[in-house]
Amino acid sequence: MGKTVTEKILAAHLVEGSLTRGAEIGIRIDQTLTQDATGTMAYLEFEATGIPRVKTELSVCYVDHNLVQSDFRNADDHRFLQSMARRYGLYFSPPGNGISHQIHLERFGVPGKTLLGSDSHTPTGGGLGMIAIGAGGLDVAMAMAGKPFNLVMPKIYGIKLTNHLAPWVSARDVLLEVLRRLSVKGGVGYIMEYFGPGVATLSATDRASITNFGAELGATTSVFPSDANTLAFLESQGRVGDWTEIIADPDASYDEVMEIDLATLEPLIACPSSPDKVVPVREAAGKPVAQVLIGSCSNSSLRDLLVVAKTLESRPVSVDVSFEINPGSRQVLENLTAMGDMLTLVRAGARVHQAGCLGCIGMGQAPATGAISLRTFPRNFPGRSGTKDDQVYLCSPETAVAAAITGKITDPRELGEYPACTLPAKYLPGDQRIEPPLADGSGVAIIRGPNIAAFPEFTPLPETWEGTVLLKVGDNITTDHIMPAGAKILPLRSNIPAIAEFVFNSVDEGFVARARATNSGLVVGGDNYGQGSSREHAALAPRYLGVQVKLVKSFARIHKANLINFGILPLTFANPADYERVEQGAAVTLPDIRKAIARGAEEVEVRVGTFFFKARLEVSARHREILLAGGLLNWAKGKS
Ligand code: MIC
Ligand code: SF4
Repeated sequence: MGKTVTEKILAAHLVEGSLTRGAEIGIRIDQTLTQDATGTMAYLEFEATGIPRVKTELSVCYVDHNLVQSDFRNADDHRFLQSMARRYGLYFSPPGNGISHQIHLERFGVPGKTLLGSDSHTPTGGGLGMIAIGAGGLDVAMAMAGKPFNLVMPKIYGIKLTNHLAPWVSARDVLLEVLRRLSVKGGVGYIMEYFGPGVATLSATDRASITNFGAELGATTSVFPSDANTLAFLESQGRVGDWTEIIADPDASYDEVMEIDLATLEPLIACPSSPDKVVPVREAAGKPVAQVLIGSCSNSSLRDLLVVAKTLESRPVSVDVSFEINPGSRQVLENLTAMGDMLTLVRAGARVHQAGCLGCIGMGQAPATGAISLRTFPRNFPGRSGTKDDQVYLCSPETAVAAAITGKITDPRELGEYPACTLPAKYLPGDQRIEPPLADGSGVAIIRGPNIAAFPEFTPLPETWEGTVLLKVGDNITTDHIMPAGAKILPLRSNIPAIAEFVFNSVDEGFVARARATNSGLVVGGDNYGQGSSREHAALAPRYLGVQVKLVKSFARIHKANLINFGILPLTFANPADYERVEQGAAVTLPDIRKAIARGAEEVEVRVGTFFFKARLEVSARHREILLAGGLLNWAKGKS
């Protein structure tokens, strides 16, 4: 039987298991990327392996998140990361260079390769025909150490694209449509693979916008074939030699299929405060808008900024709107400037920022109280912008610029003729600030600021676990709820004791004090628990506070992996109705839990007061060893 793109790439990298859906596999990782907010921890973990130099084909250390230097801490972390990159043989991309995913696409992505990144939007690389997966920092550290990456072989969801997009409708609308149909948990357990005649109508950066935003489906990753458009993109980057064709066989079969007729799509928008609250723009039209932000790893390529500039050529931005541009990369900034279109943006009234994540992770750009903010970003989880009760909408650059002009949510088709945008045949590379790896970094001293705290040690689970339900939450809890980000908290990413003070802060301010008081805690949650980012701090910091068990209806993939990595037991209700029976404050016992884990039990007993029920423990044999050891680092130490 024919193979899908996913199967071809995975088969070429398979080192453990077979491509049977649902079974654990191990794959060789060719490339890794880290960003600063997750990177500091990842490099401390890599350092702990004692390996003198990264073992991948290529590893890049980017600084793109913690750009606001309101004291020494972020700057210290930047220097630490640069010294780590020099010491261990990585490329280093300094602050101001741009967002990891955009730069990786431009300068490093190679069709057919595997990429593991300590950021949930690593699937951006799928736009070039890579299997690019987001993971916790510890998994990326292990990949840099040459270890395979283990995952449960996902099912493959084929998305057949037909026809082509209408004017004013763009790549963002394609994924908004998928989110509308499937929701933020619809992709859990799947790799989304695009095929069909519509694929040829999308450029490599359009595809990257789609695979990037596909992270919000909860999917393991998303991938497009590598074809003539991929070649054209690599050619424009001066990287023709990196191209290979990878297309699905005509008789390839998918576990699920959906079809999207691109010609029938209209401009869509995700309403506050979830990426899947999608409606046609015309249904939200007329609402006054105070802020429009164009940027993020999802939609800040040259095409995206060019279409915005061209639309603004004959029209200024409304005086009621703060219109802000966060370029994706120095390359985008350089080319837009060289083409003269930066002038259009500045004249139209744009506030142009350095290339980076910025407001997408609450590093500045918080909207005013009650104000509507339209963003071309991938996430609008509650409060992520930095403003409590924020009103953040997610949309395409076209819809964003229409609102910037009119001062209200506007269907961009009302702007008249779609502007012609011609992209350069050859881009200015914009990579002059990327430091290549040193031939020998062994003599480089690591520069550690006082903000970098030692990695905490964790003890394994006891024979019988006893503890308290510290918190009960509902469905779709994000890692932003568990471990908030923003300009105040992000500088603490390399200091677990300090960052732990903010765990669940936006949900329940009393959580940390309760956790400290018991030091043996359990959190109860609903479906899709831990969706969103890859930040392992959302496992590590609660673990530091004594949380050893999570009992939920279902988990998001990366968060579940991070919980296991730090020795937190990920249990799901065997009967979801039992969720109603466990209240906050209840005393819980897991009798003989170590024995149950060790014998491979898939169901374990949970006693709550006088009654008991079953919870499922769906983990591999390797995971069981890791849980018994109290986490991956303890386990790895025990093996060496
Ligand atoms: C995000 O978009 O949520 C982040 C910030 O990029 C995270 C990583 C982090 O928390 O550092 C992600 O997507 O993994
Ligand atoms: Fe940065 Fe936002 Fe992309 Fe996360 S989603 S990597 S914060 S731009």
